[in-house]
Amino acid sequence: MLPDQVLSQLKAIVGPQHVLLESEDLQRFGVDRTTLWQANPCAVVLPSAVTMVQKIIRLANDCNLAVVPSGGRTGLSGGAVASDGELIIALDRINTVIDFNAIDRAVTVGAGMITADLQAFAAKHDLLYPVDFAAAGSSQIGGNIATNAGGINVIRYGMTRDWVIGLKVVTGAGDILDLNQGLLKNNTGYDFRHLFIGSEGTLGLICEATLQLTRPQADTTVMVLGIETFAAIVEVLEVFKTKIELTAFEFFSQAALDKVIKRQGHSAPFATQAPFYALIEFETRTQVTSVALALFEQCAAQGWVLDGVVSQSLAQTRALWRLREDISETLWHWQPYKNDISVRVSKMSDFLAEVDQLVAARYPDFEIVWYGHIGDGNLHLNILKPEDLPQTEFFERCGIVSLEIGELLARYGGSISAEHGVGLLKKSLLPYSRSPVEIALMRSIKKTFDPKSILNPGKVFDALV
Ligand code: S2G
Ligand code: ZN
Repeated sequence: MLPDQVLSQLKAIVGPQHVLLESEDLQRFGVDRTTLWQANPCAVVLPSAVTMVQKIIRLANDCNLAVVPSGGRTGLSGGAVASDGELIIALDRINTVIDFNAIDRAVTVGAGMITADLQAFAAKHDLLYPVDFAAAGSSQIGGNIATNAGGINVIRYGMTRDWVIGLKVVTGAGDILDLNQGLLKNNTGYDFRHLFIGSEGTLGLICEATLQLTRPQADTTVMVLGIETFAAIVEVLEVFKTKIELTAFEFFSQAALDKVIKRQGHSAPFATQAPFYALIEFETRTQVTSVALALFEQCAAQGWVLDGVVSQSLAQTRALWRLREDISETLWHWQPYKNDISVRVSKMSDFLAEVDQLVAARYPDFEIVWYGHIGDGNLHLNILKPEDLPQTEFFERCGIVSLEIGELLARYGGSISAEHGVGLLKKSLLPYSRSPVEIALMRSIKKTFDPKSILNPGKVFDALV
């Protein structure tokens, strides 16, 4: 419960109507997509300017009040969970276009801007903001940056980190930093921008961001291929990657396709059933499409591909994408335990063989769904919760196997969290991907930017006391 004196100061900073105390609001703002923690914030405040954020952070320092930054709350690792009386600072009201320059092809926006609104703004100016993923319709740019969101176009356009050319943040100490200011070249010491990108709200609150935009992508063609084995997917990736500039190379298993067809009413891409499917996307240019068809024949001759389809229209391209993009939303019905893991693409074949064997052996009675961005070395392994098994018991059993997956990742130099962040959910697995020295250095960096450890306490790692 907030002391009255603090509450009145918060109301004075943001206006009484922007301090939320109703249970419904506390529940709505207090969690992300995870379902393991009970929302229990003390209040939600919605500032409309960076200077308000600064005042709130300084007040929080004065009264040792923990703060959780909140964006679109589409996170999957508990990074935006407020379960221990923290004050939520929601960036929803800092959500406009602040500056746009066509010469720089750069736009500065409030952190609370919805990703899809930024994509639409870029398109309106015949430009492209190329980071895209299923949650773009409700995620916010600030949260995308705080978790360095990836998505379906990383193979061609990279991660969110690659498009941030300026950040205005309020540090945990209450200082406003205006980082890099949209410069393409700026070699003046440590680039703090890259500390805040992916920091999951533990070093400062991202309030404004300057994003680089690029030329719009031509219409694309999508091929979906039915593939015999995990190993064959990597072979097909290599064949296509060497001959065509891909804009996406995704994969999903038959189990994923079955669920999406059944629950979303989509149609199968072709009559043949296959253990796996690759979704391959490239810009539509006649010679490229004929090269792609020749590569398809080559892969079929190798016995890697069982069947395939090439989109002939924008509608068909979109319909084929739905088979991949609707997987995540569809699986929520089964409250899945999610592993979001990655290894270098060159190690993918061997890793897949080992992790597939491990998972099949350790989860004999659970349904396993594979999908993800195999072109980036990123796998989403979802274990579906049996109807009659309580979630806590299910997550405990899955958590034990995740330790073994962590061991395997450590051996392959892989990541226990490729794109979804660490938050609360993956914290125990961090040592499989980061050394003790690295974790100690992260703690000291946090001490520098957030000396009283008020920002997002308990997320990613436990701060120095
Ligand atoms: C994807 C979306 C989140 C999830 O579909 O690529 O990153 O459910 C995921 O895994
Ligand atoms: Zn993903």
